[in-house]
Amino acid sequence: MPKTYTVGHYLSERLGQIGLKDHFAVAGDFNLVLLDQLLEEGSTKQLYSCNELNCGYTAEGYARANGAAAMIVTFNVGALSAINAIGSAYAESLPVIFVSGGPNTNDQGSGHILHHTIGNSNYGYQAEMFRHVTCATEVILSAENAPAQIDNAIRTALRTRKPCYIEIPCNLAGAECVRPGPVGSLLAETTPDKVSLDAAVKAACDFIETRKNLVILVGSRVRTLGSLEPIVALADRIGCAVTVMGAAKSFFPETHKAFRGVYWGEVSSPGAQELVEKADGVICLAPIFNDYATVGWQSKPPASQALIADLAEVTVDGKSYAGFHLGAFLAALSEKAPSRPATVENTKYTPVAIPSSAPGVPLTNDEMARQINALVDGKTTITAETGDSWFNAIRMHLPEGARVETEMQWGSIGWSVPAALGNAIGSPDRQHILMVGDGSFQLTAQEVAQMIRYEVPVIVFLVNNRGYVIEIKIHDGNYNYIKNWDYAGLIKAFNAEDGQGLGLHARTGAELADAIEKAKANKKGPTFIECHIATEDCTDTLVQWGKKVAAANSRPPQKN
Ligand code: DPX
Repeated sequence: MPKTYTVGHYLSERLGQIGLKDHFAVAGDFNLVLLDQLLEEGSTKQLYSCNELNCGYTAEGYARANGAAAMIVTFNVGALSAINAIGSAYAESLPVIFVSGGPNTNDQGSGHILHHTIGNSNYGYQAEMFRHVTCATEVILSAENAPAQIDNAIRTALRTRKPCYIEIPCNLAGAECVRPGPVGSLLAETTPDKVSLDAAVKAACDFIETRKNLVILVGSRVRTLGSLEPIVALADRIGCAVTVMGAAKSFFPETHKAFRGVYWGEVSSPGAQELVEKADGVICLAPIFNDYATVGWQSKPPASQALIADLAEVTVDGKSYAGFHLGAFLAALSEKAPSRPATVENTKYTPVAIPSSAPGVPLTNDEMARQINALVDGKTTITAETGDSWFNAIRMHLPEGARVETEMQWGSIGWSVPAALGNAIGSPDRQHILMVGDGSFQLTAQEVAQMIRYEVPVIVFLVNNRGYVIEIKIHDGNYNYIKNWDYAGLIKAFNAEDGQGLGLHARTGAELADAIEKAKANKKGPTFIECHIATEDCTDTLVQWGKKVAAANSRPPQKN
């Protein structure tokens, strides 16, 4: 414990107090003293990224496993690279505490022109940019105010489940300030507005009472609950069928008797589309109905039939209720929902087996997905990149406890490599599988080197199908074909003299099976399996979905 406390120590102790074990960083001259302070105080371990975009995605992935994350970068040249990842954390509702070094306070307002800036002396523009993708933006300008500002940013991030922004001038990171007090108020939820909560629960009970065919539709923002129990409790209480949205794959146990698969319009699991679209009451839990989720605006439950329980608001029968969190609403509704005859027995879930192919023939997309699925156990997290990896992950059968992470709202390719690393660091007791296409991989490839550095045993399935296949199916052109790499060969370069990553090629089912066996035995680093798949070989659902989304994108402008 340091003898005197500084702004950097204060931040450091707070990060430990809110349950972080690690923070992620890229060094630069505006944050070096801050990084020293974090190391000295030592509540969390300092881990490094190859660049700031990767650092942001790593933190975003860590927050998925651990509830929150923190990252430290330098001013402008670092922070502006990271803004895409902070956009992701905002879109996906993940509290990432984003910290940037800032100019020396003596340079603020002095007219001095500093390096790493756009060449004028107004240094406020970085915070201004981040204001749009964070829930709280704190630019610290004195050590006295730093504790309150740091606390405000962290508290707001944890409560709203959004990223926050803290800028610490390079000459204040080591300036003396008070030591943090108990963490209580930072972790506490806001007290629910009881009147509004009671009214919402009453309206929801009326909705449940008056509908004949009810179904629960689980959306991706239920991740913020930190547990599936409240959803299972509600399903058990109401006794109705449960479907999950594509982005919410694994957010309801697939082994539960009420599970009826993925609802995704016409690319739903068998029976799920009819179930949801024929229901007269759809209880939607934290859904995001964007163009992708609605298959090009084709499949959103009509407002008259939907109860939408969002993170901070419930809408039912044309009225909205706010002032409480989803968790409080679900807890109260599970206790008070009227008893009604269970409808869960009226329908069945028929999982579709993933087809196999003979071991010696060229590897197919189906055979690859089938073998990956066989590897999944109750302690597996699959990180699936934007592209056909989504559709492959969605058709897998998950044992209880298995988890799928996608970034379907933000959908920035390259996310998955650092996000899988962050997730694996945040939950080291789980088996981590990454499914990523070649096009996406080319954006953030070098982060595999950090998996090697920190000996993180992620099993990476790289799909080498020579291009942006999802884009080929949506809107084809020369721009969808990429330079081929020897992806598995990269591992030798990243290993250099001391790494223990394994790079393998799989051109047949037999080669893939062999590679998976080697991956299971390699605990000292990632195993990278380059799966060679023909460009035209992808899931049927991708093709069907791609056509509908393309049609929605090409609607002509409406004439007045
Ligand atoms: C783009 C996408 O190879 O996967 O399965 O072959 O499609 P598939 P790949 O990783 O290709 C990904 C590619 C180019 N999207 O098909 S989804 C546009 C895009 C994006 N994010 C960013 N730039 C471009 N989503 C950062």
